[in-house]
Formats: sequence, structure tokens, C-alpha cells
Amino acid sequence: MIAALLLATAVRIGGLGFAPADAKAATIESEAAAPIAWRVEDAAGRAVLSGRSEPAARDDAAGRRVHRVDLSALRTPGAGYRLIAGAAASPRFAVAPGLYRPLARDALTYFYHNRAGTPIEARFVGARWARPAGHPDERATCFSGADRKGVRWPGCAYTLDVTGGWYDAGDHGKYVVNGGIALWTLLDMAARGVAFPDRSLSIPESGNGVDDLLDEARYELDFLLRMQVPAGQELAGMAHHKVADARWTALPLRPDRDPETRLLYPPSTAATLNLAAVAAQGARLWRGIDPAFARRCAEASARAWAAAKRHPAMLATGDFAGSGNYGDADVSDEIFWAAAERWVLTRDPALRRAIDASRHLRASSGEAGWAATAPLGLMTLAQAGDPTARTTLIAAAGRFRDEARRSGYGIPLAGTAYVWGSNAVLLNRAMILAIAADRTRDESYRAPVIATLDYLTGRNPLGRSYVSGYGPDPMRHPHHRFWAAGVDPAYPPAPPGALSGGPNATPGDDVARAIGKCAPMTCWRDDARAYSLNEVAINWNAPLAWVAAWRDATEARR
Ligand code: 9MR
Ligand code: 9MR
Repeated sequence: MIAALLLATAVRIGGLGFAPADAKAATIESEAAAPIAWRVEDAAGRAVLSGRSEPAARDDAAGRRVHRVDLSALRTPGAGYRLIAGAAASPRFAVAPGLYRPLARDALTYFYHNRAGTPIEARFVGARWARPAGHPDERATCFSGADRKGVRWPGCAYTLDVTGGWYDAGDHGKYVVNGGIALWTLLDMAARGVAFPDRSLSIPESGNGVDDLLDEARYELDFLLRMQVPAGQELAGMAHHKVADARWTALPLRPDRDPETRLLYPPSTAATLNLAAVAAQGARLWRGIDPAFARRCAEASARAWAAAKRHPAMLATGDFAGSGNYGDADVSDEIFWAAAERWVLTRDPALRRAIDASRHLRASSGEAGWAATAPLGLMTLAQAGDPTARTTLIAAAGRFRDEARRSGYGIPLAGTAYVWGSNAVLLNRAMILAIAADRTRDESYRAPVIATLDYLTGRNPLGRSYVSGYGPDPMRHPHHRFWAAGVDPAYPPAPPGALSGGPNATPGDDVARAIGKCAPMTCWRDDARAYSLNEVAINWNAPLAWVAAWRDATEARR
């Protein structure tokens, strides 16, 4: 007992708290080998629950030995609880229903904040975050000349109006590949029945009679449709890979003050298939809401699909100054995903044959990501009732659940593979676990989903929340050109609900390199210059919104 008292070093718990009936777990970091006594105290300091920890093995990602605590028996609603072990105490936490509802909403509001081509208005987001439209009339032509590898690009004879969409991240690039997965994720929420009824978000479209989640998603879909090479051109139907600055701009920078030339970069097969996929998904979702728009989406999807077939190997291998690459040498997963979306829309037997012949139907490689889109196709097929896709997804969920059982923090990532955007790797795994929980009603898939959100908001070795405005010690200084208070106090801080990319064991910027050796889960700094650790991005916030909404929607069914 004395030893345990001395050895309990830190108590880590989800920063938002728990729904009364939900499973509740926490982590004690301690080198003690024997179980540690713990207790929960209420706001008045009364012990309301106690137990002994379950020592786990050393957690290599955390670089320390950890103990697990199960406090599921704590069901009485209240605020100001603390979990105490020896001399260490957790931050105060709540037990209450609906704790994740505001996060789901704020995580979606992220997208309005990051809209290009339109003013961000004080009446929607408050004066602090209002700004003039960035790139309000974005007519761009194609990059011509040599890229950084010396490859020469011909340019093009046309200009496209590509106004609108969301900025990708801390930079002002708009990338079709990453826009695709982010948009798919929001549309998938809607397809699964998550509703943000008209006026439930605060956006310019609130009051138009349409669900606000769909309105926000349409802002990006409209933009993606503009990225398609027009009819009559040699590459008609293909989608440009990105529109972005010709050179990197420095932080801070209000988007309307961007001095750089904006250029279209060469079309790619991957971007084209992203467009084919999300335009098909859009056609399905708007069919009953705006049939003319749905038809436009269906046509664009068909043209993109046909163009990708004509140009199956236009790989985005270019390396251009001023924007990210999103390069991808394997488009078989994009083909599978686009085929799946198009089959669900059209029921074309040729597409069905392509799906059945694809290895991606049976062998899921893991979680979705901007370069790994097969799981998006699987999720859509499973949602449409496809038994094989369901089996493949549930098998993937089983592997993630096994990893969660090995993790000292209960998260579906064991081992040390913490990459750029690791927080979103977890969330993309959590989505598959959540779908498995929905399908099977097996609650063992649920715990790692809860643990993922707990980890992101405080149950981690740094005791930080990676979500701005949420949890006791939230991220404050993201790499973002406008939410740049971290580099210039004249700029606003991040609004609530923005997710940091998170720990990255492979340093990709000067701040990260200066950290030196670190246990993977601790390779992170709340520093605006640390773009390989602390950037925010549409493809990271979208699964945050999805998973937070799922946690909120499903807590009642327990
Ligand atoms: O600010 C850029 C960030 O948005 C990107 O994610 C990142 C990686 O592509 O690059 C950042 O830009 C840096 C550039 O790559 C190198 N010079 C310094 C830039 C920092 O502003
Ligand atoms: O999310 C991307 C990550 O998987 C890559 O490792 C990284 C370096 O290529 O780029 C990330 O994407 C960035 C993009 O290139 C530019 N906008 C910001 C994105 C997030 O940092």
C-alpha cells in the first residue's frame, strides 16, 4: 500500500466524462507491479466508489507501465468527480447524459470556419472568428513549367472557377483527394441517420429547410464538382488534384490576404475517383431533396468514372512548392471505393462484377485514410446490406478490438506506429468499431470507441486534450494560418472543437526534431510551428464529428 502510494504517478481519464450507463475506464501510470488501490470522490470529497487497479504490461507507445481501472459502477450523475490513486488525482470529470453532443456540433462547425470563397460572419461564429472571404473569386489556370523534381508540366488552355470548398488544414490548399474522404465522412453520418436538422448549426444556410449537416457537406461537394476538367478538353472528366498557392505562405495569414498565385495542379486518377465516389454518394443523398442537384452529381460521377478508366495511371507523383502532395501510387482502393458508391447509386451489374472481383472486398487492410479508401467502399456496401463487406469490416473491427485489449489506454492502436495525424488513425478505426457494434449489438466493440474519445480528451500520457475547448487542458496553438494566436496575439485562437493531428513518432518539422527521443504517445507539442504534430485538417475533424455523434446517439440505447 505504501509502495503503491509512492509509485502512483498519474491518473488519466477522459476529459469530458461519461454517460451514466456507459462503460467507464481510466489509466493509472505507475511502475508498481502490484494492483493499486483507487477511489472515486464526488465534488464534496466523499468516496463513492473504490477498487484495485489491474496492472497491465509496459505500454511501449507510452513508454511506461500502466494500470487499468474500471469504474463503470459509477452511475450517479454528478459533476466534479475525481479518480484518486495514492497521491495522484485525475482532473475533475462529470457523469451525465449528452456530454458529447456539443462536441459533435463544434466538430462540424469547424467546416464552416474553414470555408473558402465566402465571408465567415460574426452572426454565425462570433466577432472573434469573423473574417472576410478568402479567395472569393478563384479562377485558376494550370501549373506549367518544372516541378521540384524537374518534371515539366504543360499547363492548360483553360481557366476554372474553383471558388468555394474548405481549406484543407492550416494551409490554404484545396485538395480533391483529402476533400473526398472528409466529405464522404460527413455524408456517411447523414446516410446513417445522424441529423443536424435545419438551424441546429449556425451557418448561412440555416433556415433553408434542409438539414444543416447536408448543407455544410454540399459546400464542399459544389467545389469538388468545379475541379473537373471541362468537356472538349483532352482530359475531360478528370479532376485536378488540387488548387493551391504557388509557394508556401508563412503564419499567420488571414486567407483574404494571401498574396500567392493560385494554380490548378495536374489531374490525377486518384482525385478523379474521389470525385466519382463522393458525387455518387451525393446523388444518392440529394435525390429526395434537390433532384436537379442530384442529377448533376450523378452525371459528374459518371463522367469521372469513365475518365478514370481512360486514364487509370495518372498518379500524383508531382512535387510542387507551396502545397502538400497527397501522392498515392496505388489507386486500386480508390477504384473499389468509387465502384461501391456508383453501384449503390446505379445497381449497374458491371460495377457489381468489379466489386466482387476486387481483393478489397474481402481483405480490409485497416482503417480508412486519404490514401487508403477501400474501407470507405466497405462501409458504404455494408450499410447497403452487402454481407461480404459486413464480414470484412467486422473482422477488421475484431483486430482493432484486440489491439485495444493490449493498449494500456484501451485504444485500438497497440504498438508504436504513431504517424502524422495519428489521432485520426484512431478515429477512423473507431468508426469501423462503431459500425461493428451497431451491426452485431456486441458491446465489446463499443469500449474502444469510448476509449478513443477518452484518449483524445485527456486519457493519455501527456494528460492533454487534443481538442480545442474541450477537456481540462486542451490544445491551444494549432498550426493554422488564421487561428494563429499562438504566433501572433492579434489573431484568434482556435474555436472549440478542432482536433490536433496528434503524436507523431517521425519528426516532420523543426519543433518535432528538437524534441529528440520520445515515447510515441508523447511525441507532441502544443506549438503552432509544429505542423507535423499540431496541425488541424478536414480529414481529421470529420471522423471526430462522426465518432462524437455516434457516442452521443448510442449512449441512450444502453
Ligand atoms: O504550413 C505548411 C503545412 O500546412 C503543411 O502541412 C506542411 C507539410 O506539407 O508544410 C507547411 O509548410 C512548411 C513547408 O513545408 C516548409 N517550409 C515551412 C512551411 C511552414 O509554414
Ligand atoms: O495528412 C497528411 C499526412 O498523412 C502526410 O504524412 C503529410 C506529409 O505529406 O501530409 C499530411 O497532409 C497535409 C497536406 O499535405 C497539406 N495540408 C495539411 C495536411 C495535414 O498536415
